[in-house]
Amino acid sequence: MTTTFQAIVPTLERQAIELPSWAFGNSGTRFKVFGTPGTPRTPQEKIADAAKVHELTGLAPAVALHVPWDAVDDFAALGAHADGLGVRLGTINSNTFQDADYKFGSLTHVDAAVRRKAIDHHLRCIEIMHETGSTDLKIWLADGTNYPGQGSLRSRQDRLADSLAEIYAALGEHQRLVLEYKFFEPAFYHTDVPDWGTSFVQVSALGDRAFTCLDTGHHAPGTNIEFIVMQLLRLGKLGSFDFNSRFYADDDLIVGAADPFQLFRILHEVVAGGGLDEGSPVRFMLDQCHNVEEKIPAQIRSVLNVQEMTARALLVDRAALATAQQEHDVLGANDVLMDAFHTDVRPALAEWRAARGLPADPLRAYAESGHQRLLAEQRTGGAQAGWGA
Ligand code: AOS
Ligand code: ZN
Ligand code: ZN
Repeated sequence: MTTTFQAIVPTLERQAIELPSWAFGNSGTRFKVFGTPGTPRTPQEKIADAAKVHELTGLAPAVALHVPWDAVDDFAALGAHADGLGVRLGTINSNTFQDADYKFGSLTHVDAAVRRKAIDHHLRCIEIMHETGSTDLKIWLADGTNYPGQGSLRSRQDRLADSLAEIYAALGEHQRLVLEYKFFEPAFYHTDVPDWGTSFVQVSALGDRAFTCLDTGHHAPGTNIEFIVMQLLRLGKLGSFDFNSRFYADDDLIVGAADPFQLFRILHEVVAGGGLDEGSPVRFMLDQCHNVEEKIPAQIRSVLNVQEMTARALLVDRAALATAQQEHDVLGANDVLMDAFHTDVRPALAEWRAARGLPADPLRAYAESGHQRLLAEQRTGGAQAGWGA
């Protein structure tokens, strides 16, 4: 029996997509970072922009912070500020890649004093999580080497395990650690957490509250990402997604922009693996940078893309798919998936939004509100926040 839109609404309504504070700051490449009028200057202003995305879409109730980019004196007050705007503070992202001491690594560093400093930074992040009520500590490491022989691959892995164990032991009862992997950059020969297997091995050694974070842009071209999604779900270790899209490397472009079909296939595996079930450990986050486009509409577009593909994935006729698979009906099974992928869910989602008091077309509502112009007029003076500040 074909699934109706009505039938998928309860699941759809469970989906929340966390926004990264850094998406609202200026970003760019190593060639140039361009400023945009109205860009936030403070963590408070980044949160206000994230709240605007939630106000218009109802999809983004939390904002992830990056420490120290979003350093403030009083994190509890920052949480209250978010609360007042209708959102909450989410994942705390640690940063051990910009301090000069981390030139040759952080949690894997050969020198115990540097490892101590990197571990202490994570312990501070955990304290901040207590102040903000955040449940997730996300670790992405820039650690790696550029030349064969530069470091001992094995010893670095052992030191990583020890450092992570100390951080994990400091977590509160309701807090989790998610370890992100990335196959290259900024290191080009080897990265210390290059793939899902390494992240899985490391988090499995830690315990039940340690998971893997899958950033969709962190795979070699041609990688079957949905297979990894399936496997991590099967193992109970898929903790979160960093959604974005890529044409070449870690492009951090708008999710669903480069390859909407891949996003659909990923979400199909999420649905099939119970990732959207009640009580699922899977959290959805964006990890994007908007170098040339306006940031608030870019984030609106992004959460709508995720919701749209989730709806299509939920519409897959799973009974028909199972039958076709059982009967080795190769083309029939493929048709079931493609039927759902080609379903235009936009009118139904617009109705759903209108019924909840949200604008049927959030991007248009934003453009017509004149909000961007207002921000450009109001946010003068002071330095615009940038990637890294
Ligand atoms: C880096 O490539 C990772 O994707 C991080 O999750 C994140 O993008 C970084 O910490 C902030 O830009
Ligand atoms: Zn990421
Ligand atoms: Zn990345």
